[in-house]
Amino acid sequence: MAVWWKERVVYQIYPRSFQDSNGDGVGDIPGIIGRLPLLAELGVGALWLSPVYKSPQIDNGYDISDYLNIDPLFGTMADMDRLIAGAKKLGLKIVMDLVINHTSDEHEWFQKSRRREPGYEDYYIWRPAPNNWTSFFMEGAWTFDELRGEYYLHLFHKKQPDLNYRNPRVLEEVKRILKFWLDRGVAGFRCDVINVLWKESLEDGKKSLMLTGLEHYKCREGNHEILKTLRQEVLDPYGAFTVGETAMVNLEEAKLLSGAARRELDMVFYFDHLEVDRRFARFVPKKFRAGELLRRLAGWQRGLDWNALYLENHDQSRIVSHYGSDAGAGETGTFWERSAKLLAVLEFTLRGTPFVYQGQEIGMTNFDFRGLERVKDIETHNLDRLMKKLLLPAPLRWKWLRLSSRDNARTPFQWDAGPEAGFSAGAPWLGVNGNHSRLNYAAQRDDPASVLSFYKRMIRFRSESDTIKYGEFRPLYAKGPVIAYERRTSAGERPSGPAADGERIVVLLNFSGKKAKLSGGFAIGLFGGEIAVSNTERTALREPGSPPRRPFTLEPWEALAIRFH
Ligand code: ISL
Repeated sequence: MAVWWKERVVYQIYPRSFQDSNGDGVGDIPGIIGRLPLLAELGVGALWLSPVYKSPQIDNGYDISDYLNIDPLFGTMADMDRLIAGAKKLGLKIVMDLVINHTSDEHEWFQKSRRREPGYEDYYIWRPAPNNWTSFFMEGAWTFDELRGEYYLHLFHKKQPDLNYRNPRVLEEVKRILKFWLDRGVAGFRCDVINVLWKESLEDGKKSLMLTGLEHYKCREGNHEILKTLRQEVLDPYGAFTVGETAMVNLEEAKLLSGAARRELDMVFYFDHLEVDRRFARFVPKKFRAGELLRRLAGWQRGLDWNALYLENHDQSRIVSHYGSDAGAGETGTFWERSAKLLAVLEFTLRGTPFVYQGQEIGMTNFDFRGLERVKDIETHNLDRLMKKLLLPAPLRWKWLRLSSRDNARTPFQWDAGPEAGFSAGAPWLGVNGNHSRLNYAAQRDDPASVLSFYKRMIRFRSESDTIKYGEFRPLYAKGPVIAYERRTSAGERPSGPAADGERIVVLLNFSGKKAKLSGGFAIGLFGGEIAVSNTERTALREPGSPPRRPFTLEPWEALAIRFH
Protein backbone atom coordinates (compact mmCIF):
# COMPACT_ATOMS: atom_id res chain seq x y z
CA MET A 1 0.00 0.00 0.00
CA ALA A 2 1.55 3.33 -1.00
CA VAL A 3 1.82 5.90 1.80
CA TRP A 4 0.50 9.36 0.93
CA TRP A 5 3.82 11.06 1.47
CA LYS A 6 5.43 8.98 -1.27
CA GLU A 7 2.58 9.68 -3.69
CA ARG A 8 2.05 13.39 -3.13
CA VAL A 9 4.02 16.61 -3.64
CA VAL A 10 4.34 18.94 -0.64
CA TYR A 11 4.10 22.75 -1.05
CA GLN A 12 5.90 24.92 1.49
CA ILE A 13 4.18 28.17 2.49
CA TYR A 14 6.13 30.92 4.29
CA PRO A 15 2.97 32.56 5.66
CA ARG A 16 4.42 36.04 6.27
CA SER A 17 5.24 36.37 2.55
CA PHE A 18 2.40 34.43 0.92
CA GLN A 19 -0.79 36.54 0.96
CA ASP A 20 -1.77 39.42 3.24
CA SER A 21 -5.55 39.69 3.79
CA ASN A 22 -5.80 42.64 6.22
CA GLY A 23 -3.35 45.15 4.76
CA ASP A 24 -0.80 45.05 7.59
CA GLY A 25 1.93 44.10 5.12
CA VAL A 26 2.38 40.60 6.54
CA GLY A 27 0.89 37.45 5.01
CA ASP A 28 -1.67 35.62 7.14
CA ILE A 29 -3.84 32.51 7.42
CA PRO A 30 -6.99 34.04 5.88
CA GLY A 31 -4.75 34.96 2.95
CA ILE A 32 -3.72 31.33 2.57
CA ILE A 33 -7.36 30.18 2.79
CA GLY A 34 -8.21 32.48 -0.10
CA ARG A 35 -5.53 30.90 -2.28
CA LEU A 36 -6.34 27.23 -1.47
CA PRO A 37 -8.13 26.58 -4.80
CA LEU A 38 -5.01 27.69 -6.71
CA LEU A 39 -2.85 25.35 -4.64
CA ALA A 40 -5.22 22.47 -5.35
CA GLU A 41 -5.10 23.43 -9.05
CA LEU A 42 -1.28 23.20 -8.98
CA GLY A 43 -1.67 19.53 -8.11
CA VAL A 44 0.18 19.43 -4.77
CA GLY A 45 -1.17 17.15 -2.04
CA ALA A 46 0.00 18.71 1.21
CA LEU A 47 0.87 22.17 2.55
CA TRP A 48 3.76 22.70 5.01
CA LEU A 49 3.37 25.99 6.90
CA SER A 50 6.42 27.67 8.38
CA PRO A 51 5.57 28.63 12.00
CA VAL A 52 2.41 30.67 12.72
CA TYR A 53 2.47 30.15 16.51
CA LYS A 54 2.74 33.02 19.00
CA SER A 55 6.20 34.52 18.62
CA PRO A 56 8.08 37.82 19.11
CA GLN A 57 9.21 37.25 15.47
CA ILE A 58 12.94 37.69 16.09
CA ASP A 59 13.60 34.80 13.71
CA ASN A 60 10.32 35.16 11.79
CA GLY A 61 8.42 32.73 13.98
CA TYR A 62 11.15 30.13 14.59
CA ASP A 63 11.25 31.64 18.11
CA ILE A 64 8.04 30.38 19.67
CA SER A 65 6.52 31.78 22.86
CA ASP A 66 3.32 29.65 22.81
CA TYR A 67 3.06 26.45 20.73
CA LEU A 68 -0.66 26.12 21.37
CA ASN A 69 -1.77 29.52 20.09
CA ILE A 70 -1.66 31.35 16.75
CA ASP A 71 0.17 34.67 16.61
CA PRO A 72 -2.33 37.52 15.94
CA LEU A 73 -0.01 38.58 13.11
CA PHE A 74 -1.22 35.50 11.22
CA GLY A 75 -4.79 35.28 12.59
CA THR A 76 -6.61 33.18 15.16
CA MET A 77 -6.98 29.53 16.09
CA ALA A 78 -10.40 29.68 14.41
CA ASP A 79 -8.61 30.76 11.21
CA MET A 80 -6.23 27.82 11.60
CA ASP A 81 -9.15 25.41 12.04
CA ARG A 82 -10.78 26.91 8.93
CA LEU A 83 -7.55 26.41 7.00
CA ILE A 84 -7.27 22.75 8.05
CA ALA A 85 -10.94 22.14 7.18
CA GLY A 86 -10.75 24.07 3.90
CA ALA A 87 -7.62 22.21 2.86
CA LYS A 88 -9.22 18.88 3.71
CA LYS A 89 -12.23 19.68 1.51
CA LEU A 90 -9.78 20.11 -1.39
CA GLY A 91 -7.89 16.93 -0.52
CA LEU A 92 -4.90 18.83 0.88
CA LYS A 93 -3.13 17.74 4.07
CA ILE A 94 -1.60 20.29 6.46
CA VAL A 95 1.93 19.82 7.85
CA MET A 96 3.04 22.09 10.69
CA ASP A 97 6.57 23.29 11.46
CA LEU A 98 7.78 21.75 14.73
CA VAL A 99 10.53 23.82 16.38
CA ILE A 100 11.54 21.93 19.53
CA ASN A 101 15.29 22.48 19.76
CA HIS A 102 14.61 25.89 21.26
CA THR A 103 11.80 28.22 22.28
CA SER A 104 11.58 32.00 22.45
CA ASP A 105 13.00 33.52 25.63
CA GLU A 106 9.49 34.98 26.04
CA HIS A 107 8.03 31.48 26.45
CA GLU A 108 6.66 31.02 30.00
CA TRP A 109 8.96 28.00 30.47
CA PHE A 110 12.03 30.19 30.04
CA GLN A 111 10.63 32.91 32.28
CA LYS A 112 10.02 30.27 35.00
CA SER A 113 13.41 28.68 34.42
CA ARG A 114 15.34 31.93 34.83
CA ARG A 115 13.42 32.51 38.08
CA ARG A 116 14.41 28.93 39.13
CA GLU A 117 10.73 28.06 39.69
CA PRO A 118 10.52 24.49 41.06
CA GLY A 119 10.47 21.95 38.23
CA TYR A 120 11.59 24.49 35.60
CA GLU A 121 15.15 25.18 36.81
CA ASP A 122 16.66 22.94 34.16
CA TYR A 123 14.18 23.18 31.29
CA TYR A 124 17.03 24.98 29.54
CA ILE A 125 20.84 24.63 29.57
CA TRP A 126 22.38 26.90 32.20
CA ARG A 127 26.02 27.23 33.28
CA PRO A 128 28.00 29.55 35.54
CA ALA A 129 30.37 30.23 32.64
CA PRO A 130 30.17 29.81 28.87
CA ASN A 131 32.20 27.33 26.81
CA ASN A 132 33.65 28.22 23.39
CA TRP A 133 30.66 27.17 21.27
CA THR A 134 29.44 29.47 18.49
CA SER A 135 25.90 29.80 17.13
CA PHE A 136 24.38 29.12 13.68
CA PHE A 137 23.97 32.90 13.55
CA MET A 138 27.73 33.50 13.75
CA GLU A 139 27.80 34.78 17.34
CA GLY A 140 28.64 33.25 20.72
CA ALA A 141 26.18 30.53 21.79
CA TRP A 142 25.81 31.70 25.43
CA THR A 143 24.18 34.77 26.97
CA PHE A 144 24.28 35.88 30.61
CA ASP A 145 20.89 36.25 32.29
CA GLU A 146 21.04 38.91 35.03
CA LEU A 147 18.01 37.54 36.88
CA ARG A 148 19.34 34.00 37.20
CA GLY A 149 22.99 34.99 37.36
CA GLU A 150 24.02 32.29 34.91
CA TYR A 151 24.64 31.82 31.17
CA TYR A 152 22.16 29.95 28.98
CA LEU A 153 22.83 28.11 25.70
CA HIS A 154 21.33 29.25 22.39
CA LEU A 155 22.50 27.61 19.15
CA PHE A 156 20.67 30.35 17.29
CA HIS A 157 19.70 33.85 18.38
CA LYS A 158 20.06 34.81 22.06
CA LYS A 159 16.26 35.09 22.14
CA GLN A 160 16.05 31.37 21.12
CA PRO A 161 17.26 29.43 24.21
CA ASP A 162 17.87 25.70 23.70
CA LEU A 163 15.64 23.27 25.59
CA ASN A 164 17.32 20.72 27.88
CA TYR A 165 16.25 17.20 26.92
CA ARG A 166 18.12 15.73 29.86
CA ASN A 167 15.04 16.83 31.82
CA PRO A 168 12.37 14.22 30.96
CA ARG A 169 9.63 16.77 31.59
CA VAL A 170 10.73 18.62 28.47
CA LEU A 171 9.96 15.62 26.27
CA GLU A 172 6.58 15.24 27.99
CA GLU A 173 5.80 18.86 27.07
CA VAL A 174 6.77 18.15 23.44
CA LYS A 175 4.51 15.10 23.31
CA ARG A 176 1.62 17.32 24.44
CA ILE A 177 2.37 19.82 21.64
CA LEU A 178 2.41 17.07 19.01
CA LYS A 179 -0.87 15.58 20.26
CA PHE A 180 -2.54 19.01 20.37
CA TRP A 181 -1.88 19.62 16.68
CA LEU A 182 -2.53 16.03 15.57
CA ASP A 183 -5.87 16.15 17.40
CA ARG A 184 -6.59 19.38 15.47
CA GLY A 185 -6.24 17.47 12.23
CA VAL A 186 -2.74 18.12 10.95
CA ALA A 187 -1.08 15.25 9.08
CA GLY A 188 2.43 15.63 10.43
CA PHE A 189 5.43 17.85 10.96
CA ARG A 190 8.49 19.38 9.36
CA CYS A 191 10.92 19.14 12.27
CA ASP A 192 13.27 22.11 12.63
CA VAL A 193 16.98 21.36 13.25
CA ILE A 194 15.81 18.07 14.69
CA ASN A 195 19.31 16.53 14.78
CA VAL A 196 20.85 18.83 17.45
CA LEU A 197 18.48 18.22 20.38
CA TRP A 198 20.78 16.15 22.58
CA LYS A 199 23.87 17.92 23.88
CA GLU A 200 26.19 15.01 24.74
CA SER A 201 28.62 17.21 26.65
CA LEU A 202 29.18 20.91 27.23
CA GLU A 203 32.95 20.65 26.78
CA ASP A 204 34.72 23.16 24.57
CA GLY A 205 34.50 22.28 20.89
CA LYS A 206 37.10 22.02 18.17
CA LYS A 207 37.66 25.58 16.93
CA SER A 208 35.92 26.14 13.60
CA LEU A 209 34.82 29.15 11.57
CA MET A 210 31.45 27.41 11.25
CA LEU A 211 29.89 26.17 14.49
CA THR A 212 32.51 25.48 17.15
CA GLY A 213 31.03 22.75 19.34
CA LEU A 214 29.00 20.96 16.62
CA GLU A 215 30.60 17.59 17.43
CA HIS A 216 29.06 17.67 20.92
CA TYR A 217 25.44 17.91 19.76
CA LYS A 218 24.98 16.86 16.11
CA CYS A 219 23.18 13.52 15.61
CA ARG A 220 24.07 12.12 19.05
CA GLU A 221 22.59 8.86 20.33
CA GLY A 222 20.36 10.72 22.78
CA ASN A 223 18.82 12.51 19.79
CA HIS A 224 17.91 9.17 18.21
CA GLU A 225 16.33 8.05 21.49
CA ILE A 226 14.14 11.16 21.53
CA LEU A 227 12.99 10.58 17.95
CA LYS A 228 12.28 6.88 18.60
CA THR A 229 10.21 7.79 21.66
CA LEU A 230 8.16 10.43 19.82
CA ARG A 231 7.62 7.98 16.94
CA GLN A 232 6.53 5.15 19.20
CA GLU A 233 4.40 7.11 21.67
CA VAL A 234 2.81 9.77 19.48
CA LEU A 235 3.58 9.79 15.76
CA ASP A 236 2.86 6.15 14.91
CA PRO A 237 -0.37 5.93 16.93
CA TYR A 238 -1.61 8.95 14.90
CA GLY A 239 -0.08 7.75 11.63
CA ALA A 240 1.70 11.11 11.45
CA PHE A 241 4.26 12.12 8.83
CA THR A 242 7.65 13.63 9.65
CA VAL A 243 10.38 15.26 7.60
CA GLY A 244 13.42 16.33 9.59
CA GLU A 245 15.48 19.41 8.78
CA THR A 246 18.92 18.13 9.73
CA ALA A 247 21.66 20.75 9.76
CA MET A 248 25.06 19.69 8.39
CA VAL A 249 23.89 16.09 8.14
CA ASN A 250 25.97 13.53 6.18
CA LEU A 251 24.72 10.39 4.45
CA GLU A 252 25.59 7.96 7.24
CA GLU A 253 23.84 10.18 9.81
CA ALA A 254 20.84 10.57 7.50
CA LYS A 255 20.52 6.80 7.18
CA LEU A 256 20.26 6.50 10.96
CA LEU A 257 17.72 9.33 11.17
CA SER A 258 15.47 8.26 8.30
CA GLY A 259 16.07 4.57 7.46
CA ALA A 260 12.72 2.80 7.13
CA ALA A 261 13.66 0.24 9.78
CA ARG A 262 14.92 2.89 12.20
CA ARG A 263 11.44 4.12 13.11
CA GLU A 264 12.61 7.72 13.64
CA LEU A 265 11.86 10.19 10.80
CA ASP A 266 10.21 9.37 7.46
CA MET A 267 12.79 11.47 5.57
CA VAL A 268 15.30 14.28 6.04
CA PHE A 269 16.29 17.52 4.34
CA TYR A 270 20.05 17.56 3.66
CA PHE A 271 21.96 20.45 2.06
CA ASP A 272 24.73 18.76 0.06
CA HIS A 273 23.11 19.15 -3.38
CA LEU A 274 22.61 22.90 -2.87
CA GLU A 275 26.22 23.52 -1.85
CA VAL A 276 27.95 22.21 -5.02
CA ASP A 277 29.04 25.78 -5.82
CA ARG A 278 29.57 26.97 -2.26
CA ARG A 279 32.11 26.79 0.55
CA PHE A 280 31.36 27.25 4.28
CA ALA A 281 27.84 25.83 3.93
CA ARG A 282 26.13 28.19 1.47
CA PHE A 283 28.05 31.37 2.13
CA VAL A 284 31.13 31.57 -0.14
CA PRO A 285 30.71 30.95 -3.90
CA LYS A 286 32.83 28.63 -6.05
CA LYS A 287 32.47 27.21 -9.61
CA PHE A 288 29.38 25.09 -10.28
CA ARG A 289 30.07 21.70 -11.85
CA ALA A 290 27.09 19.71 -13.12
CA GLY A 291 29.05 16.46 -12.74
CA GLU A 292 29.56 17.20 -9.04
CA LEU A 293 25.83 17.82 -8.66
CA LEU A 294 25.11 14.42 -10.22
CA ARG A 295 27.72 12.71 -8.04
CA ARG A 296 26.24 14.16 -4.87
CA LEU A 297 22.64 13.45 -5.88
CA ALA A 298 23.55 9.86 -6.79
CA GLY A 299 25.02 9.33 -3.32
CA TRP A 300 21.81 10.39 -1.59
CA GLN A 301 19.48 8.80 -4.14
CA ARG A 302 21.15 5.41 -3.82
CA GLY A 303 22.07 5.73 -0.16
CA LEU A 304 18.72 6.50 1.46
CA ASP A 305 15.56 4.41 1.56
CA TRP A 306 13.62 7.56 0.67
CA ASN A 307 14.64 11.14 -0.11
CA ALA A 308 13.07 14.51 0.60
CA LEU A 309 13.57 16.38 -2.68
CA TYR A 310 13.83 20.15 -2.60
CA LEU A 311 15.62 22.94 -4.45
CA GLU A 312 14.26 25.89 -2.47
CA ASN A 313 12.98 26.77 0.96
CA HIS A 314 12.72 29.87 3.18
CA ASP A 315 16.46 29.67 4.01
CA GLN A 316 17.84 29.08 0.51
CA SER A 317 18.29 31.40 -2.46
CA ARG A 318 15.95 30.98 -5.44
CA ILE A 319 17.06 27.99 -7.51
CA VAL A 320 16.62 29.65 -10.91
CA SER A 321 19.05 32.36 -9.73
CA HIS A 322 21.32 29.82 -8.06
CA TYR A 323 21.66 26.91 -10.55
CA GLY A 324 19.67 28.32 -13.49
CA SER A 325 19.71 31.59 -15.43
CA ASP A 326 17.59 34.47 -14.18
CA ALA A 327 18.43 36.86 -17.01
CA GLY A 328 15.25 38.09 -18.68
CA ALA A 329 13.20 36.84 -15.77
CA GLY A 330 9.50 36.99 -16.63
CA GLU A 331 10.03 37.01 -20.38
CA THR A 332 8.62 34.01 -22.27
CA GLY A 333 11.12 32.03 -24.30
CA THR A 334 14.24 33.19 -22.43
CA PHE A 335 16.76 30.96 -20.72
CA TRP A 336 15.19 32.08 -17.41
CA GLU A 337 12.04 30.22 -18.40
CA ARG A 338 13.80 27.23 -19.90
CA SER A 339 16.26 26.84 -17.00
CA ALA A 340 13.42 27.10 -14.46
CA LYS A 341 11.72 24.24 -16.31
CA LEU A 342 14.98 22.23 -16.44
CA LEU A 343 15.20 22.51 -12.66
CA ALA A 344 11.62 21.29 -12.38
CA VAL A 345 12.53 18.27 -14.53
CA LEU A 346 15.44 17.58 -12.15
CA GLU A 347 13.29 17.79 -9.02
CA PHE A 348 10.35 15.80 -10.32
CA THR A 349 12.31 12.93 -11.88
CA LEU A 350 14.41 12.06 -8.82
CA ARG A 351 13.30 9.38 -6.37
CA GLY A 352 11.62 10.81 -3.28
CA THR A 353 8.98 13.27 -2.09
CA PRO A 354 9.20 16.60 -3.96
CA PHE A 355 8.80 19.79 -1.92
CA VAL A 356 7.96 22.97 -3.85
CA TYR A 357 8.60 26.27 -2.07
CA GLN A 358 6.15 29.12 -2.66
CA GLY A 359 7.14 31.06 -5.80
CA GLN A 360 9.37 28.29 -7.17
CA GLU A 361 6.46 27.22 -9.39
CA ILE A 362 6.48 30.58 -11.20
CA GLY A 363 10.28 30.89 -11.33
CA MET A 364 10.64 33.66 -8.76
CA THR A 365 14.21 34.98 -8.59
CA ASN A 366 16.53 36.30 -5.90
CA PHE A 367 15.70 39.75 -4.54
CA ASP A 368 16.71 42.94 -6.42
CA PHE A 369 17.98 44.76 -3.31
CA ARG A 370 21.03 46.94 -3.92
CA GLY A 371 22.34 46.91 -0.40
CA LEU A 372 22.08 45.47 3.10
CA GLU A 373 19.74 48.25 4.26
CA ARG A 374 16.75 46.53 2.63
CA VAL A 375 17.62 43.11 4.09
CA LYS A 376 15.73 42.07 7.24
CA ASP A 377 17.27 38.64 7.96
CA ILE A 378 19.29 38.52 11.19
CA GLU A 379 21.51 35.79 9.78
CA THR A 380 22.58 38.03 6.88
CA HIS A 381 23.32 40.98 9.16
CA ASN A 382 25.29 38.81 11.58
CA LEU A 383 27.29 37.33 8.70
CA ASP A 384 28.08 40.84 7.47
CA ARG A 385 29.37 41.73 10.94
CA LEU A 386 31.54 38.59 11.03
CA MET A 387 33.00 39.27 7.57
CA LYS A 388 33.63 42.90 8.55
CA LYS A 389 35.59 41.62 11.58
CA LEU A 390 37.59 39.48 9.13
CA LEU A 391 38.35 42.75 7.27
CA LEU A 392 36.54 41.77 4.07
CA PRO A 393 35.76 44.92 2.05
CA ALA A 394 32.09 46.00 1.80
CA PRO A 395 31.70 45.30 -1.96
CA LEU A 396 32.91 41.70 -1.52
CA ARG A 397 30.75 41.24 1.56
CA TRP A 398 27.66 42.34 -0.33
CA LYS A 399 28.63 40.27 -3.38
CA TRP A 400 28.62 37.15 -1.25
CA LEU A 401 25.71 38.08 1.03
CA ARG A 402 23.35 38.81 -1.85
CA LEU A 403 23.92 35.22 -3.09
CA SER A 404 23.25 33.50 0.24
CA SER A 405 20.84 35.77 2.11
CA ARG A 406 17.69 33.96 3.28
CA ASP A 407 15.69 37.07 2.30
CA ASN A 408 16.12 35.99 -1.33
CA ALA A 409 13.38 33.43 -0.65
CA ARG A 410 11.29 35.68 1.58
CA THR A 411 10.24 38.52 -0.73
CA PRO A 412 6.44 38.56 -1.10
CA PHE A 413 4.76 36.13 -3.48
CA GLN A 414 4.27 37.78 -6.88
CA TRP A 415 0.57 37.24 -7.58
CA ASP A 416 0.11 39.89 -10.28
CA ALA A 417 1.60 42.96 -11.92
CA GLY A 418 -0.35 45.33 -9.66
CA PRO A 419 0.92 47.35 -6.65
CA GLU A 420 2.95 45.19 -4.28
CA ALA A 421 2.37 42.27 -6.69
CA GLY A 422 -1.11 41.70 -5.28
CA PHE A 423 0.47 40.50 -2.03
CA SER A 424 -0.75 43.30 0.22
CA ALA A 425 -2.88 46.44 0.14
CA GLY A 426 -0.43 47.84 2.67
CA ALA A 427 3.34 48.26 2.88
CA PRO A 428 4.90 44.76 2.66
CA TRP A 429 7.21 43.79 5.53
CA LEU A 430 9.94 43.05 2.95
CA GLY A 431 10.43 44.64 -0.48
CA VAL A 432 8.57 43.14 -3.45
CA ASN A 433 10.88 42.26 -6.37
CA GLY A 434 10.60 44.85 -9.14
CA ASN A 435 10.37 42.07 -11.76
CA HIS A 436 6.86 41.24 -10.54
CA SER A 437 5.52 43.43 -13.36
CA ARG A 438 6.50 40.62 -15.77
CA LEU A 439 7.06 37.66 -13.44
CA ASN A 440 3.83 36.85 -11.64
CA TYR A 441 1.22 34.16 -11.16
CA ALA A 442 -1.54 35.90 -13.12
CA ALA A 443 0.65 36.24 -16.22
CA GLN A 444 1.40 32.52 -16.19
CA ARG A 445 -1.81 30.85 -15.09
CA ASP A 446 -3.42 30.58 -18.53
CA ASP A 447 -0.19 30.41 -20.54
CA PRO A 448 0.52 26.78 -21.54
CA ALA A 449 4.17 27.69 -22.13
CA SER A 450 4.68 29.21 -18.66
CA VAL A 451 6.83 27.88 -15.84
CA LEU A 452 3.66 27.44 -13.78
CA SER A 453 1.99 25.33 -16.48
CA PHE A 454 5.16 23.26 -16.74
CA TYR A 455 5.13 22.63 -12.98
CA LYS A 456 1.53 21.44 -13.23
CA ARG A 457 2.52 19.05 -16.03
CA MET A 458 5.56 17.75 -14.12
CA ILE A 459 3.49 17.16 -10.98
CA ARG A 460 0.99 15.21 -13.04
CA PHE A 461 3.75 13.36 -14.94
CA ARG A 462 5.26 12.19 -11.66
CA SER A 463 1.92 11.19 -10.15
CA GLU A 464 1.16 9.01 -13.19
CA SER A 465 4.54 7.22 -13.27
CA ASP A 466 5.48 4.44 -10.88
CA THR A 467 8.89 4.40 -12.54
CA ILE A 468 9.49 8.00 -11.47
CA LYS A 469 7.96 7.56 -8.03
CA TYR A 470 9.42 4.18 -7.16
CA GLY A 471 12.03 3.25 -9.75
CA GLU A 472 15.71 2.82 -8.98
CA PHE A 473 18.07 5.73 -9.69
CA ARG A 474 21.27 5.25 -11.67
CA PRO A 475 23.70 7.98 -12.81
CA LEU A 476 24.49 7.53 -16.52
CA TYR A 477 26.54 10.41 -17.92
CA ALA A 478 28.37 13.54 -16.89
CA LYS A 479 30.37 15.62 -19.35
CA GLY A 480 30.85 19.34 -18.98
CA PRO A 481 27.44 20.93 -18.27
CA VAL A 482 25.48 17.83 -19.32
CA ILE A 483 24.34 15.15 -16.88
CA ALA A 484 22.08 12.17 -17.40
CA TYR A 485 20.55 9.57 -15.16
CA GLU A 486 17.99 6.84 -15.46
CA ARG A 487 15.00 5.66 -13.46
CA ARG A 488 14.09 2.02 -13.88
CA THR A 489 11.09 0.21 -12.47
CA SER A 490 12.28 -2.10 -9.75
CA ALA A 491 10.19 -5.02 -8.58
CA GLY A 492 10.56 -4.12 -4.92
CA GLU A 493 8.94 -0.78 -4.44
CA ARG A 494 5.89 -0.74 -6.69
CA PRO A 495 2.86 -0.59 -4.40
CA SER A 496 0.93 -2.24 -7.16
CA GLY A 497 3.13 -5.33 -7.02
CA PRO A 498 6.09 -6.72 -9.01
CA ALA A 499 7.65 -4.77 -11.87
CA ALA A 500 5.54 -5.00 -14.98
CA ASP A 501 7.28 -3.90 -18.11
CA GLY A 502 10.79 -2.90 -16.92
CA GLU A 503 10.15 0.64 -18.08
CA ARG A 504 13.20 2.90 -18.19
CA ILE A 505 13.25 6.72 -18.21
CA VAL A 506 16.48 8.54 -19.07
CA VAL A 507 16.77 12.19 -18.05
CA LEU A 508 19.16 14.56 -19.85
CA LEU A 509 19.95 18.02 -18.49
CA ASN A 510 22.16 20.72 -20.06
CA PHE A 511 23.16 23.12 -17.27
CA SER A 512 24.50 25.75 -19.65
CA GLY A 513 23.52 28.49 -22.05
CA LYS A 514 25.32 26.76 -24.90
CA LYS A 515 24.46 23.83 -27.20
CA ALA A 516 26.03 20.62 -25.96
CA LYS A 517 26.94 17.56 -28.05
CA LEU A 518 26.54 14.19 -26.41
CA SER A 519 29.42 11.97 -27.35
CA GLY A 520 29.69 8.38 -28.51
CA GLY A 521 27.66 5.31 -27.80
CA PHE A 522 25.65 6.96 -25.07
CA ALA A 523 23.96 9.23 -27.58
CA ILE A 524 23.27 6.40 -29.99
CA GLY A 525 21.55 4.47 -27.24
CA LEU A 526 19.02 7.26 -26.86
CA PHE A 527 17.44 6.88 -30.23
CA GLY A 528 15.37 3.87 -29.26
CA GLY A 529 13.26 5.92 -26.86
CA GLU A 530 10.41 8.37 -27.11
CA ILE A 531 10.28 11.87 -25.62
CA ALA A 532 8.16 11.83 -22.44
CA VAL A 533 9.12 15.34 -21.24
CA SER A 534 10.77 18.27 -23.00
CA ASN A 535 11.29 21.88 -21.91
CA THR A 536 11.79 22.98 -25.51
CA GLU A 537 9.82 22.58 -28.71
CA ARG A 538 11.68 19.35 -29.58
CA THR A 539 9.26 16.68 -30.70
CA ALA A 540 11.56 13.94 -32.01
CA LEU A 541 14.96 12.69 -30.94
CA ARG A 542 16.18 12.77 -34.53
CA GLU A 543 14.82 14.47 -37.63
CA PRO A 544 13.50 11.87 -40.07
CA GLY A 545 16.22 10.90 -42.54
CA SER A 546 19.11 12.39 -40.54
CA PRO A 547 22.33 10.32 -40.57
CA PRO A 548 22.25 7.73 -37.74
CA ARG A 549 25.64 8.67 -36.40
CA ARG A 550 25.02 12.39 -36.25
CA PRO A 551 25.85 13.25 -32.61
CA PHE A 552 22.97 14.13 -30.38
CA THR A 553 22.97 17.80 -29.45
CA LEU A 554 21.13 19.38 -26.54
CA GLU A 555 19.96 22.98 -26.88
CA PRO A 556 21.01 25.52 -24.22
CA TRP A 557 19.32 24.66 -20.89
CA GLU A 558 17.49 21.80 -22.57
CA ALA A 559 15.96 19.07 -20.42
CA LEU A 560 14.59 15.81 -21.79
CA ALA A 561 13.06 12.73 -20.27
CA ILE A 562 13.15 9.81 -22.69
CA ARG A 563 11.04 6.74 -22.09
CA PHE A 564 12.12 3.22 -23.11
CA HIS A 565 9.78 0.26 -22.81
O1 ISL B 1 20.17 26.79 6.08
C1 ISL B 1 21.02 26.12 6.56
C2 ISL B 1 22.18 25.54 5.78
O2 ISL B 1 22.28 26.10 4.52
C3 ISL B 1 20.99 25.72 7.98
O3 ISL B 1 22.20 26.07 8.64
C4 ISL B 1 19.83 26.33 8.74
O4 ISL B 1 20.00 27.65 9.05
C5 ISL B 1 19.73 25.56 10.01
O5 ISL B 1 19.63 24.22 9.63
C6 ISL B 1 18.48 25.87 10.80
O6 ISL B 1 17.39 26.30 10.03
C7 ISL B 1 16.15 26.21 10.73
O7 ISL B 1 16.26 26.64 12.08
C8 ISL B 1 16.55 28.03 12.31
C9 ISL B 1 15.69 28.97 11.47
O8 ISL B 1 16.29 30.26 11.51
C10 ISL B 1 15.62 28.51 10.03
O9 ISL B 1 14.74 29.35 9.29
C11 ISL B 1 15.12 27.08 10.02
O10 ISL B 1 14.94 26.59 8.69
C12 ISL B 1 16.31 28.26 13.79
O11 ISL B 1 15.03 27.79 14.13
